[in-house]
Amino acid sequence: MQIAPIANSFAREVQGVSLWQPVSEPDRAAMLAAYRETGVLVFRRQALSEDELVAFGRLVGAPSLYAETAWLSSTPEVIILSNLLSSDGSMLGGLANNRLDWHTDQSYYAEPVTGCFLYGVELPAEGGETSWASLYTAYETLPPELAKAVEGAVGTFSFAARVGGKNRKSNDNHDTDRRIRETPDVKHPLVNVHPKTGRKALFIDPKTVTGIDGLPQDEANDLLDRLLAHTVRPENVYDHDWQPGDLVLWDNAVVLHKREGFPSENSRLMKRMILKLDPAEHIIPPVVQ
Ligand SMILES: O=C(O)CCC(=O)C(=O)O
Repeated sequence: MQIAPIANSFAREVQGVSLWQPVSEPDRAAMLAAYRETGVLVFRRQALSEDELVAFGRLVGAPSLYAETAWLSSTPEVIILSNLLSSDGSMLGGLANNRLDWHTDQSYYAEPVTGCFLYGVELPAEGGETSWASLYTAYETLPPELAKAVEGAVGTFSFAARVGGKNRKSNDNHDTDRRIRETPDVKHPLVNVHPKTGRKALFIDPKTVTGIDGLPQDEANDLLDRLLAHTVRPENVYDHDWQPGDLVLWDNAVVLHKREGFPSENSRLMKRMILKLDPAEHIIPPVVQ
Protein backbone atom coordinates (compact mmCIF):
# COMPACT_ATOMS: atom_id res chain seq x y z
CA MET A 1 0.00 0.00 0.00
CA GLN A 2 1.15 3.54 -0.79
CA ILE A 3 -0.32 6.87 0.21
CA ALA A 4 0.34 9.54 -2.41
CA PRO A 5 -0.46 13.26 -2.61
CA ILE A 6 -3.03 14.12 -5.30
CA ALA A 7 -2.14 16.89 -7.78
CA ASN A 8 -1.01 19.69 -5.50
CA SER A 9 -3.96 19.26 -3.15
CA PHE A 10 -4.23 18.45 0.55
CA ALA A 11 -6.04 15.15 -0.26
CA ARG A 12 -4.24 11.78 -0.45
CA GLU A 13 -4.80 8.72 -2.63
CA VAL A 14 -4.40 5.29 -1.06
CA GLN A 15 -2.98 3.00 -3.74
CA GLY A 16 -2.32 -0.74 -3.89
CA VAL A 17 -5.11 -1.75 -1.55
CA SER A 18 -8.14 -3.91 -2.37
CA LEU A 19 -10.80 -3.12 0.18
CA TRP A 20 -12.64 -6.40 -0.45
CA GLN A 21 -9.65 -8.16 1.09
CA PRO A 22 -8.52 -7.92 4.72
CA VAL A 23 -6.39 -4.82 5.35
CA SER A 24 -3.30 -5.53 7.47
CA GLU A 25 -2.95 -3.73 10.80
CA PRO A 26 0.09 -1.64 9.67
CA ASP A 27 -1.77 -0.60 6.47
CA ARG A 28 -4.87 0.32 8.48
CA ALA A 29 -2.76 2.37 10.90
CA ALA A 30 -1.04 4.23 8.02
CA MET A 31 -4.37 4.86 6.32
CA LEU A 32 -5.97 6.22 9.48
CA ALA A 33 -2.95 8.43 10.21
CA ALA A 34 -3.27 9.98 6.72
CA TYR A 35 -7.03 10.39 7.25
CA ARG A 36 -6.46 12.19 10.54
CA GLU A 37 -3.84 14.44 9.01
CA THR A 38 -5.64 15.45 5.80
CA GLY A 39 -9.36 14.78 6.28
CA VAL A 40 -9.75 13.31 2.74
CA LEU A 41 -8.60 9.92 1.39
CA VAL A 42 -9.35 8.61 -2.11
CA PHE A 43 -9.43 4.92 -3.09
CA ARG A 44 -9.82 4.06 -6.79
CA ARG A 45 -11.01 0.90 -8.59
CA GLN A 46 -12.78 -0.76 -5.69
CA ALA A 47 -15.55 -3.33 -6.32
CA LEU A 48 -17.47 -3.53 -3.08
CA SER A 49 -20.73 -5.10 -1.93
CA GLU A 50 -22.71 -3.31 0.78
CA ASP A 51 -21.37 -5.78 3.37
CA GLU A 52 -17.84 -4.88 2.24
CA LEU A 53 -18.66 -1.17 2.51
CA VAL A 54 -19.80 -1.77 6.09
CA ALA A 55 -16.63 -3.76 6.84
CA PHE A 56 -14.53 -0.86 5.50
CA GLY A 57 -16.56 1.59 7.60
CA ARG A 58 -15.75 -0.48 10.70
CA LEU A 59 -12.02 -0.05 10.01
CA VAL A 60 -12.51 3.71 10.37
CA GLY A 61 -15.25 4.20 12.97
CA ALA A 62 -18.63 3.00 14.20
CA PRO A 63 -21.20 2.81 11.36
CA SER A 64 -24.14 5.00 12.30
CA LEU A 65 -27.76 5.17 11.08
CA TYR A 66 -28.87 8.12 8.96
CA ALA A 67 -31.92 10.24 9.86
CA GLU A 68 -33.52 10.11 6.36
CA THR A 69 -35.12 6.66 6.37
CA ALA A 70 -36.25 6.99 2.72
CA TRP A 71 -32.60 7.16 1.64
CA LEU A 72 -31.55 3.85 3.19
CA SER A 73 -30.57 0.83 1.11
CA SER A 74 -31.42 -2.75 2.13
CA THR A 75 -28.36 -2.57 4.42
CA PRO A 76 -29.44 -0.23 7.24
CA GLU A 77 -26.06 1.54 7.54
CA VAL A 78 -25.78 2.25 3.79
CA ILE A 79 -27.46 5.36 2.35
CA ILE A 80 -28.31 5.85 -1.33
CA LEU A 81 -27.76 9.23 -3.02
CA SER A 82 -29.28 9.16 -6.49
CA ASN A 83 -31.64 10.70 -8.99
CA LEU A 84 -32.87 7.22 -10.03
CA LEU A 85 -36.40 6.03 -9.34
CA SER A 86 -37.52 2.70 -7.85
CA SER A 87 -39.91 0.46 -9.77
CA ASP A 88 -42.84 2.04 -7.89
CA GLY A 89 -41.80 5.51 -9.13
CA SER A 90 -40.50 6.72 -5.77
CA MET A 91 -36.97 8.09 -5.43
CA LEU A 92 -34.36 5.44 -4.77
CA GLY A 93 -32.38 7.71 -2.46
CA GLY A 94 -31.72 11.37 -1.70
CA LEU A 95 -30.51 14.64 -3.22
CA ALA A 96 -31.64 13.96 -6.82
CA ASN A 97 -29.44 15.78 -9.37
CA ASN A 98 -29.19 19.03 -7.41
CA ARG A 99 -26.13 21.21 -7.11
CA LEU A 100 -25.10 21.26 -3.45
CA ASP A 101 -23.25 24.36 -2.27
CA TRP A 102 -20.35 24.23 0.19
CA HIS A 103 -21.46 22.57 3.41
CA THR A 104 -20.41 20.10 6.05
CA ASP A 105 -22.67 17.28 7.25
CA GLN A 106 -24.27 17.13 10.69
CA SER A 107 -22.83 20.45 11.97
CA TYR A 108 -26.41 21.21 13.11
CA TYR A 109 -26.31 18.39 15.69
CA ALA A 110 -25.00 18.69 19.24
CA GLU A 111 -23.05 15.46 18.66
CA PRO A 112 -22.22 15.33 14.96
CA VAL A 113 -21.26 12.01 13.38
CA THR A 114 -18.30 13.34 11.40
CA GLY A 115 -16.81 10.39 9.50
CA CYS A 116 -18.29 9.83 6.05
CA PHE A 117 -17.58 8.13 2.75
CA LEU A 118 -19.12 8.04 -0.70
CA TYR A 119 -18.76 5.12 -3.08
CA GLY A 120 -19.43 5.73 -6.78
CA VAL A 121 -21.54 3.07 -8.52
CA GLU A 122 -23.00 4.88 -11.56
CA LEU A 123 -21.83 8.33 -12.69
CA PRO A 124 -23.23 10.89 -15.12
CA ALA A 125 -21.39 11.68 -18.37
CA GLU A 126 -21.17 15.30 -17.26
CA GLY A 127 -21.41 17.09 -13.89
CA GLY A 128 -21.75 15.53 -10.44
CA GLU A 129 -18.14 16.28 -9.42
CA THR A 130 -17.55 16.60 -5.67
CA SER A 131 -15.00 19.00 -4.13
CA TRP A 132 -13.53 19.26 -0.64
CA ALA A 133 -11.84 22.24 1.07
CA SER A 134 -9.57 21.83 4.09
CA LEU A 135 -10.63 23.61 7.28
CA TYR A 136 -7.22 22.82 8.82
CA THR A 137 -5.23 24.67 6.17
CA ALA A 138 -7.93 27.36 6.00
CA TYR A 139 -7.30 28.07 9.69
CA GLU A 140 -3.52 27.84 9.34
CA THR A 141 -3.46 30.41 6.52
CA LEU A 142 -5.97 32.91 7.94
CA PRO A 143 -4.83 36.53 7.66
CA PRO A 144 -4.15 37.90 11.18
CA GLU A 145 -7.36 39.98 11.36
CA LEU A 146 -9.54 36.95 10.52
CA ALA A 147 -7.59 34.72 12.94
CA LYS A 148 -8.27 37.31 15.65
CA ALA A 149 -11.96 37.58 14.72
CA VAL A 150 -12.60 33.82 15.03
CA GLU A 151 -10.62 33.19 18.23
CA GLY A 152 -13.19 32.20 20.88
CA ALA A 153 -16.10 32.86 18.47
CA VAL A 154 -19.23 30.74 18.82
CA GLY A 155 -21.69 30.20 15.96
CA THR A 156 -25.33 29.14 15.86
CA PHE A 157 -25.81 26.16 13.52
CA SER A 158 -29.38 25.74 12.28
CA PHE A 159 -30.79 22.78 10.36
CA ALA A 160 -34.02 24.77 9.82
CA ALA A 161 -32.06 27.56 8.10
CA ARG A 162 -30.15 25.04 5.99
CA VAL A 163 -33.14 23.19 4.53
CA GLY A 164 -36.13 25.43 5.23
CA GLY A 165 -37.35 28.74 3.82
CA LYS A 166 -35.72 29.71 0.53
CA ASN A 167 -33.35 26.73 0.78
CA ARG A 168 -36.22 24.22 0.73
CA LYS A 169 -36.04 21.92 -2.30
CA SER A 170 -39.05 19.94 -3.45
CA ASN A 171 -37.18 17.17 -5.24
CA ASP A 172 -34.45 15.93 -2.91
CA ASN A 173 -36.59 13.45 -0.92
CA HIS A 174 -35.82 15.11 2.43
CA ASP A 175 -38.37 14.51 5.20
CA THR A 176 -37.88 18.23 5.88
CA ASP A 177 -40.65 19.08 8.34
CA ARG A 178 -39.96 16.10 10.64
CA ARG A 179 -36.22 16.74 10.54
CA ILE A 180 -36.67 20.42 11.43
CA ARG A 181 -38.93 19.45 14.37
CA GLU A 182 -36.32 16.97 15.61
CA THR A 183 -33.32 19.26 15.16
CA PRO A 184 -33.13 22.37 17.37
CA ASP A 185 -30.39 24.95 16.66
CA VAL A 186 -27.05 24.32 18.38
CA LYS A 187 -23.92 26.32 19.08
CA HIS A 188 -20.37 25.25 18.25
CA PRO A 189 -17.03 27.08 18.37
CA LEU A 190 -15.86 28.42 14.99
CA VAL A 191 -12.40 27.05 15.76
CA ASN A 192 -11.93 23.50 17.06
CA VAL A 193 -8.79 21.97 18.53
CA HIS A 194 -7.60 18.40 17.91
CA PRO A 195 -7.64 16.57 21.27
CA LYS A 196 -4.20 15.00 20.80
CA THR A 197 -2.16 17.20 18.49
CA GLY A 198 -3.61 20.58 19.47
CA ARG A 199 -3.92 21.42 15.76
CA LYS A 200 -6.73 23.88 15.06
CA ALA A 201 -9.38 23.77 12.33
CA LEU A 202 -11.93 26.36 11.32
CA PHE A 203 -15.56 25.20 11.66
CA ILE A 204 -17.97 27.02 9.38
CA ASP A 205 -20.99 25.83 7.42
CA PRO A 206 -22.50 28.28 4.90
CA LYS A 207 -26.34 28.47 4.98
CA THR A 208 -26.30 26.65 8.34
CA VAL A 209 -24.43 29.12 10.59
CA THR A 210 -27.00 31.84 11.15
CA GLY A 211 -25.14 34.07 13.59
CA ILE A 212 -22.10 34.56 15.81
CA ASP A 213 -22.51 35.27 19.54
CA GLY A 214 -21.98 38.95 20.38
CA LEU A 215 -21.78 40.18 16.77
CA PRO A 216 -24.47 42.22 14.99
CA GLN A 217 -26.01 40.23 12.11
CA ASP A 218 -24.39 42.27 9.33
CA GLU A 219 -20.92 41.90 10.90
CA ALA A 220 -21.47 38.16 11.44
CA ASN A 221 -22.57 37.74 7.80
CA ASP A 222 -19.55 39.67 6.58
CA LEU A 223 -17.15 37.61 8.71
CA LEU A 224 -18.73 34.33 7.57
CA ASP A 225 -18.50 35.40 3.90
CA ARG A 226 -14.83 36.29 4.30
CA LEU A 227 -14.06 32.99 6.07
CA LEU A 228 -15.79 31.02 3.30
CA ALA A 229 -14.00 32.93 0.52
CA HIS A 230 -10.69 32.24 2.25
CA THR A 231 -11.50 28.53 2.78
CA VAL A 232 -12.54 27.75 -0.80
CA ARG A 233 -9.63 29.44 -2.59
CA PRO A 234 -8.67 27.06 -5.45
CA GLU A 235 -5.33 26.20 -3.83
CA ASN A 236 -7.21 24.90 -0.77
CA VAL A 237 -9.67 22.71 -2.72
CA TYR A 238 -9.53 19.13 -4.00
CA ASP A 239 -11.88 18.45 -6.96
CA HIS A 240 -12.76 14.80 -7.50
CA ASP A 241 -13.70 13.59 -10.97
CA TRP A 242 -15.62 10.39 -10.16
CA GLN A 243 -15.09 7.00 -11.81
CA PRO A 244 -17.23 3.97 -10.92
CA GLY A 245 -15.54 2.14 -8.03
CA ASP A 246 -14.07 5.27 -6.41
CA LEU A 247 -14.46 5.58 -2.67
CA VAL A 248 -13.76 8.94 -0.99
CA LEU A 249 -13.52 9.05 2.80
CA TRP A 250 -13.69 12.40 4.60
CA ASP A 251 -13.98 13.97 8.03
CA ASN A 252 -16.73 16.58 8.28
CA ALA A 253 -15.04 18.27 11.25
CA VAL A 254 -12.04 19.31 9.13
CA VAL A 255 -13.30 19.75 5.54
CA LEU A 256 -16.21 21.38 3.69
CA HIS A 257 -17.60 19.77 0.54
CA LYS A 258 -19.83 20.67 -2.40
CA ARG A 259 -21.25 18.87 -5.42
CA GLU A 260 -21.95 20.05 -8.95
CA GLY A 261 -25.41 19.39 -10.36
CA PHE A 262 -25.88 17.11 -13.37
CA PRO A 263 -28.45 16.68 -16.16
CA SER A 264 -31.58 14.89 -14.93
CA GLU A 265 -31.47 12.51 -17.92
CA ASN A 266 -28.09 11.20 -16.69
CA SER A 267 -28.00 8.57 -13.94
CA ARG A 268 -25.93 8.90 -10.78
CA LEU A 269 -25.94 6.33 -7.98
CA MET A 270 -23.71 6.71 -4.94
CA LYS A 271 -23.61 4.75 -1.71
CA ARG A 272 -22.70 6.57 1.46
CA MET A 273 -22.01 5.71 5.07
CA ILE A 274 -21.63 7.88 8.15
CA LEU A 275 -19.14 6.85 10.83
CA LYS A 276 -18.82 7.86 14.45
CA LEU A 277 -15.13 8.64 14.95
CA ASP A 278 -13.01 8.11 18.06
CA PRO A 279 -13.08 11.42 20.01
CA ALA A 280 -9.56 10.72 21.31
CA GLU A 281 -8.22 10.71 17.73
CA HIS A 282 -10.44 13.20 15.90
CA ILE A 283 -11.96 16.61 16.41
CA ILE A 284 -15.63 16.18 17.35
CA PRO A 285 -17.12 19.69 17.33
CA PRO A 286 -18.16 20.36 20.93
CA VAL A 287 -21.48 21.94 21.80
CA VAL A 288 -21.52 25.31 23.59
CA GLN A 289 -24.45 25.72 25.98
O1 LIG B 1 -23.18 13.33 -3.97
C1 LIG B 1 -22.14 13.91 -3.68
O2 LIG B 1 -21.16 13.92 -4.41
C2 LIG B 1 -22.02 14.67 -2.39
C3 LIG B 1 -23.20 14.52 -1.54
C4 LIG B 1 -23.15 15.42 -0.36
O3 LIG B 1 -22.84 16.57 -0.44
C5 LIG B 1 -23.46 14.87 0.93
O4 LIG B 1 -23.65 13.66 1.02
O5 LIG B 1 -23.51 15.65 1.90
